[in-house]
Order: sequence, then C-alpha cells, then structure tokens
Amino acid sequence: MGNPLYDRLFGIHAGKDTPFLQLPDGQTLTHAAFLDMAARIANALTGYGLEPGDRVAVQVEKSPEALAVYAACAQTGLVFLPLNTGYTVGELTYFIENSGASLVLCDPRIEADLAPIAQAQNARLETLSSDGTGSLMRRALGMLPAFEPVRRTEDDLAAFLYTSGTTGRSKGAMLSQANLLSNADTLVQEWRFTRADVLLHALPIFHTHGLFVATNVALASGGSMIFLPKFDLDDVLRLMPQATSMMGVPTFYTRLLADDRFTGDLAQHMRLFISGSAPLLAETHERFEARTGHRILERYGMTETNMNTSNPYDGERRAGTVGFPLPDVELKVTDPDTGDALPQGEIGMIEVRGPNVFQGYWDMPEKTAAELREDGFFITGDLGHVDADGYVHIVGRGKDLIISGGYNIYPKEVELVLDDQPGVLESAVIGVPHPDFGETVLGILVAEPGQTPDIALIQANVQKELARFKHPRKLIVLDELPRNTMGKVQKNILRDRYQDLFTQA
Ligand code: MCA
Ligand code: AMP
Repeated sequence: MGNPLYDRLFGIHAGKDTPFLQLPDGQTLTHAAFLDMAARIANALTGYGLEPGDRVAVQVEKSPEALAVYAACAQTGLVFLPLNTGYTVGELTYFIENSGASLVLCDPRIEADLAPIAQAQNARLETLSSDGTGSLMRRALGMLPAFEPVRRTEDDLAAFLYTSGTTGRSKGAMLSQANLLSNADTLVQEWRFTRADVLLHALPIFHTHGLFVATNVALASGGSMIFLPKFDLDDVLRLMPQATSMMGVPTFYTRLLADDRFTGDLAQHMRLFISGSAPLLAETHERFEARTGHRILERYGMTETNMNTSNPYDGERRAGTVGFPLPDVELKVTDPDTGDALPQGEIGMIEVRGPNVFQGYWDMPEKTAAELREDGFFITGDLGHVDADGYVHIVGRGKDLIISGGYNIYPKEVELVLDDQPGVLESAVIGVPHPDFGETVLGILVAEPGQTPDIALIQANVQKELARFKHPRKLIVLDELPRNTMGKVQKNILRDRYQDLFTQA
C-alpha cells in the first residue's frame, strides 16, 4: 500500500544524484540530498509528537528547506498548510485557530508575536528562516537522513490551502493525495514534461500554482527547477538561458515584456511558457508572440480544484481562452439560478467534476454543501462559456473577487476593516485595472455625518490588520454609494467610473 503521494513524487528519486534544485547563487541540490533533508525533517516532526492527520501551519520564506517540509509532511502523513508570507499576525491567528494546527512553523522574526497564539491553541511553535537556520533545522540536522514513510492511502488528506470567502472568512480547502497526484500526472502528460526539463520557478510556494502545479509537475516528471526566492526580473533574465520552461502569473509576462533585455533570442531555446491564476490579456499573448515567437499556454484552475482546463500543447493556443477541460475533468456551464446545464455557447456558471476536485472545506459543512454538489460538481464562481471549437472562455466572476498579481482578495474582508475605521459610515471595495498587477484594490468610503475620515490614519490601521497585497492602493471619499432599488451597492457603476484610475498615462 505504501504512501502514494510520497512514493510517486519523492520516493521515486531515492538515491538519485540527479539535479533537483538549482539556486540563484549557482548551488545545486540533488534529488538524493533533498530527500535526505526531508527525511531528517520527518524525523524531527515525529519527534515533536505529531501524528498523521495533524495540521502543520507553515509561514516561512521560500527555500529548499521550506520545500522539504512539504516532502516531510507527505512522508509522515501530516497535513501541510502553507500560508502567504504577507499575512499579518492577526490573519495568521485565524488560520491557526480554524485549522487546529498542532505545529506552527514561522520565520524567527515573528516567533515572539506568534508564541501566545500558538500557546492558546496548544500548538508547538518552531522556526525556519530563509537561510535554512532556525529551531526546526537545528533539530533536524541531528536526525538520521532516513525515514520509513507512514502508510497512507490516496483518500487521506495531504494539504489544507485556505481560500478567502465572500463573507470575509477564509475557508480551508481539504486536498487529498489523489487530488494532487491525479492533477500532477495529467499535467505532466498534457504539457509534455520530462526529466530533461528545467523549470524556472519564481512563484511563491504557499499557493497551488507554485506548490502543486509547478513543483509537483517537476517532481513527477523527474526534471529540475531553478528555484528563485521570488520573481526578480534580473534573476529571471539571467537564468532563463539555463531553463526549458517557465510557469507564471500574467504579471510575470507583462514585466518581462516591459524590459528590452527580454529578447526573442533569450527565449528562443525555451520549450514552454505557461500562464495562469488570473486572466492573461489577449494583448499580452500577442505581444509575447511577436517578441519571442512563443505562444503562451494559458490554463485555468482554483485552489479547490487544482487545474481544470488547459490550452493544448500541440494545436492552437487560443488567446483569451483557457483551452479545453483536462482529460479527466468534466466541465459544464449552468444557469446560476437553477443549476441546469445551458446549451453550448451560452454564458453561465462554470462547474467542474473530477479526481482533482477537493474534499470540502475544513469544519464548514454548510459552505461545502453550498459549493460542492452531491453529484461531485464544484460550483467555481467563475462565469464563462464554451465556444464552438470547445475552448473555454472565462468572461467574468459570479463571486465578488479581485485578483491582484495572482493573489485573490475578497472585497468583503477589506470592507469589514474599512467600515470599522473612525469617521467611516460604510465602504465599498472594488477591483480596477492596473498595468502591473492586472487588477488592484480601490476603496470607496462614505463618511459619517459631519466627519472627515483621516485617510493616512486609515491606511496605517489597514496595514496593521491586512497583508500588503490586500491594501487599497487608493481611498476615495464619496457622499454616498450608488445603490439599486433593492438597496444593493452597484459596484459595476463604481468599476466603470474608476476603470482608468491606474491605467491612464
Ligand atoms: C506584492 N505586492 C503586491 C502583490 N505582490 N500588491 C498587490 N498585489 C500583489 N500580487 C506588494 C509588495 O508587498 C510591495 O509593497 C509592492 O506590492 C510592490 O512589490 P513588488 O516588488 O513589485 O512585488 P513583487 O514582490 O515583485 O510581487 C509581485 C508578484 C507577486 C511577482 C506578481 O505578487 C507574485 O509572485 N505573485 C504570484 C501569486 C501567485 O502565485 N498566485 C497563485 C495563486 P510595497 O509597495 O509596500 O513595497 S494559486 C491560484 O490562483 C490558482 C490555483 C491558479 O489558477 O493558479
Ligand atoms: P484561487 O482561489 O486563489 O485558487 O483562485 C482561483 C481563481 O483564479 C479562479 O476561480 C479564477 O477566477 C481565477 N483564475 C485562475 N486561472 C485563471 C485564468 N487563466 N483566467 C482567468 N481567471 C483565472
């Protein structure tokens, strides 16, 4: 029986001196060295008394050690719960409490802030810094570089990834081993990854894109990764000649195109550029092809489902579309009110079913029931249609969501913070076009009668409560919010009014 996730992604590389991670300073970590590190960490984790199924909440900078914690969780049957490094202590508190984490692994810089929170939760607190030091590795380095993987089945949970919710409360999407493995296998085949691939990895590893799409595909195919701590344009340009493929959010591609050093010659040898997490403008697609001769392959996914659709590797990669449903994914477009399937070509709610679809939201049965149908179809909240050739188009969102540089922001969460501010009666948060991030956050405030909100103070307060990427880039005070006859705020009117705010030259 074994442990399918560990065996098929990690164990298959046991003892291999093949390169796995190439670091920006030129150092290379082999598969065998990475697995030794993971095994030492696995021994440390079980030494802390953790049991299979326990949650390990991890907010640390990207590093080989951080990735080895993911491998060690697979090996020990622990549920890996990675968290955005931008989250504030207040945001982290919710995730630690909601998940009932048994171990919190954080950067040493915030250890003191998290200590009381971990203690209140009865969770152990350990540290890992970006250079691989900290209490976890101090202990792990004294452990044996071998660990017999804990027996697990494909139905066992492998990870929790939190996604924000329309009510402002984040939900922990429970992903099983089968969810991750099925998608990894499918993507390796669809995108033709092999052990000859060198993936330029500049994404964060706390979200589906950088962790499961990029890393699992590299692991499952036996290829290697150029593992950058973050998207640094100079590093990406410098190291692209050594890569064969890259995955990124649209901002990666617009930033590359904005730099004259990114030439057709630099990209010529590349096999594949993939984009996702946010819509890639058809214009970016076309400019990229004009500059490099490559057509970016756009795909579509979600935290709850991993990847659902992809443009074809062979065949036309159609700009402005997210391609076809993956081979093992069923996709239908339904009437958002009735749930009935709509005829081909009509716009409606995208629903998906397949081995990639998650197991539900942790401890939120009512939310699970509202979004995951009994017959297994997941209601994505994305609006789209399928064209006559079968390509899926995403035309909008049925959910109030902003995607900035590939990070999701639910306006409600920001509005709750703004509504609490001195002198503010109410607020509306919308997404407006932004040249770098695709969309950005704009906050509209209505003052309490006779008051003048102190914008600088509000911004400072927001900074304490919310991760930087959620901050409104601008706050505007209006006399009142536009409402329809039912009293609902008409955000479309606000979006239209402010659509050029950040894009005007
Ligand atoms: C950083 N900042 C941001 C963002 N990132 N603000 C808004 N939106 C963002 N995405 C803040 C920084 O804190 C900084 O604040 C300022 O903006 C500018 O920083 P900069 O150096 O330009 O940012 P960066 O570090 O270069 O980051 C931009 C980035 C990064 C490279 C686009 O956000 C990124 O790697 N995004 C990828 C997100 C991702 O992996 N999404 C996948 C989700 P200050 O001004 O105070 O200095 S998974 C998913 O969506 C599904 C499953 C899917 O389909 O993939
Ligand atoms: P998340 O919940 O962070 O996993 O974000 C998933 C959401 O990102 C989806 O529901 C879509 O709204 C959006 N998304 C992902 N890929 C694409 C894409 N290629 N085009 C448009 N939207 C996308």
